[in-house]
Parts: sequence; C-alpha cells; structure tokens
Amino acid sequence: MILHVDMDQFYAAVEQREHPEFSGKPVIVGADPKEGRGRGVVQTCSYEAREFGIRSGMPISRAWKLCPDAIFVRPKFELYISTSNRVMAILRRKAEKFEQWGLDEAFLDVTSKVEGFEKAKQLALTIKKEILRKERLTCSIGIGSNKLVAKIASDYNKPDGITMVRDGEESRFLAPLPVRRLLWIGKKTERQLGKLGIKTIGDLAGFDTLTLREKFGSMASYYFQAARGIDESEVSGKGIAKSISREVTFEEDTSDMNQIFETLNQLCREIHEELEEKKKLFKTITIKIRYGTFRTFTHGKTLSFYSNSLQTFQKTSMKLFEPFLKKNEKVRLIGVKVSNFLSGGKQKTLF
Ligand code: TTP
Ligand code: MG
Repeated sequence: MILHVDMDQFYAAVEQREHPEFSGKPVIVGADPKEGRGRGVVQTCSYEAREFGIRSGMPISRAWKLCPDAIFVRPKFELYISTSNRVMAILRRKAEKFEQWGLDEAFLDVTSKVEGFEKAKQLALTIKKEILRKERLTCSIGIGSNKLVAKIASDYNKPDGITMVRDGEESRFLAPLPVRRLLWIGKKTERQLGKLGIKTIGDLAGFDTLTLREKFGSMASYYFQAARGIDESEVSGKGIAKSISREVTFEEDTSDMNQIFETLNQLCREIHEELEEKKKLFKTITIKIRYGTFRTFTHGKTLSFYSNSLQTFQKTSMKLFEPFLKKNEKVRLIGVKVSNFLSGGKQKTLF
C-alpha cells in the first residue's frame, strides 16, 4: 500500500502563507522579471497565476507579459527547505518505508500500517489534517498498490485532493489519461506516440508490442508495464541522501547564455541552501545538459577538497558547462548535482 504525497503549488503556497495579503492572488516565484527584461525562469506559481497560462520553467519575461500585475517574488530557498523538512518529518513518521523526491513530494510505504484501502484513506486524511494544522499548507495524496499508480493519482485531483486507486482498478484508472502522465514520457515521446495514434495510456496498453519495441527499443517494455499500471519498484527506505540535484526544463529550448547561466546559478543557490541546512560539504559536482535534439550529456568534476562554498560550486558548474555551450545548439534542460558528501556537523567553512 503506497501513498504519494505532493504539496500544492509548494513555493507559492509558502509565500502565500507568509504573506496573507498574497492569498487569492497570482503569485510567481522565480527570477526578477525586470519589467519584462529579466532573465531566468518561473520556478512555480500560484493557481491564480496558472489561470493566465503561466507555468514552471517558463521564461520570467514571458510570465511578466502574460500577467504584469502578478506578485513576483524571488525564491527564498531557506524558507522552503525548512518548511519541507518539517513536512517530511511528519510524513516519515507515518510510513514503514519513506522516500523523498525533491522538496515537495514523497512516497510512503504503509503496507504494514493500514489494513485495506479505507484505512489508507483515513491515514491520508490524518496526514492532510496534520500538515494543514502545523504548516497551514495543503497537499494532494494518491493511494495505490504501487509507486507509479500512487504518483499519478496524487496529481489527479489537485489541489487538496485524495485519489484512491484500488487493487485491480489500475488499468481502468490509467486508460483515459494522456500518455504524458507516465514518468519518462516527455513531449518528444508524446509526439512520437501521437504519430502512431497513441494518445491515452489506454491506447498505449492496447498497442501492438512488437511495433513498440521496433520504435522504442528497451523503453518499450517499460511502456508495456507502465500502461497496465504495473510497477514493482520499492519505496527505497529511510536511507540518507547520497546526492542532491536540481534540474530545469526550459519551456522553450534556448541558446541564450544569460538565461542558461542565470538559471544555473539559481539551481546552484537552491542546492547550496539545502547543503547548508543539512550541514554537508561536497566534493563532486556533476552537470547535465540536454539539447533540443534530446542528446544528453553529463560531465563531472571531483574537487581536491571538501567545500561548502557557493562560489566554488557556481564557478565549477559554469566551467563544466562551457564546452557544451559553444556549439550553436539549443538547450532543452540543464541540471546540476553534488555528491560525495562529508557531514560537516560543527565544522567551519573550508574553501
Ligand atoms: P511541483 O510539485 O512540480 O509543483 P508545485 O508544487 O509548485 O505545484 P503542484 O500543485 O502542481 O504540485 O514542484 C514542486 C516545487 O519545485 C515547486 O513549488 C517549485 C520547484 N520547481 C522548480 O523550481 N522548477 C521547476 O521546473 C518545477 C517543476 C518545480
Ligand atoms: Mg507539488
């Protein structure tokens, strides 16, 4: 029995909580719009802003054009991380096994904690109440017999929803949903599938498996299983993070260096805040770049020392990116990861 919990409009909800005068208004968290001349992207926005067509990953300049009267706020990662830590602590206690994804979502394996789906629903209600009472935030929860189904279910009835997919109902639940809902199916695969007449997960489940294998190689068996709601992956447990990473898909592929580097710096700052919070030093930095053509590269460097310096982190990441940005190729996604940690405890700043 798996629960997937995903906070609603997370950064924006925290901002609305901290500033009651923002509630009910379009709030956009991201780079400075500078009256439409700003670089960087929208990280998230309130549901009120989404009504203007604003989305995560969109250039901030475009968001400004769509809704110049919105409230634009610079991200306060420290605040989001401390909030996230408290939410995750609530969730961790409810689960037999617990796996956090990013700042605002987590899987809970509650198999041994509840008997049957009705009890699981009660647990989900209890969790929602506790988070609302302690943090004044809402979340959406999916309940299912595996991670795949629970994850799709949590997104089904947002915000503040609970969606339960009982054992045996997986295929029926998934069938009408667009294929994009499946993890690993992005815009490009969606287009390729669309050409074969596959729009919904049901279409995918009913499609000839040999043709799928011809077109998609080894991914075909993932599609085959996922479309039927089969997923045997485990909730990974209470393990300690071995790496911290962030990535952003640009809403439109870009070759604008300023935008790329601004976004990179933003990602580094975000990871750095989390490192500070967790009192970790890092040694290895890895970057990831995906071009508009979907060609993807990762490239890393291990420093000769453990560091907690944001400057070292940003400079090294930029250097790692440089050789990948010389060709005049448009970039779809950038990501950055730190690993090889030393738990700094009381240790002072190193380099
Ligand atoms: P999401 O859960 O994707 O978004 P959300 O919580 O803002 O909205 P929803 O109600 O639809 O779940 O991401 C969680 C947080 O991660 C989000 O508040 C901001 C951050 N984020 C980025 O910084 N960049 C991104 O491209 C995305 C998608 C999210
Ligand atoms: Mg969320």
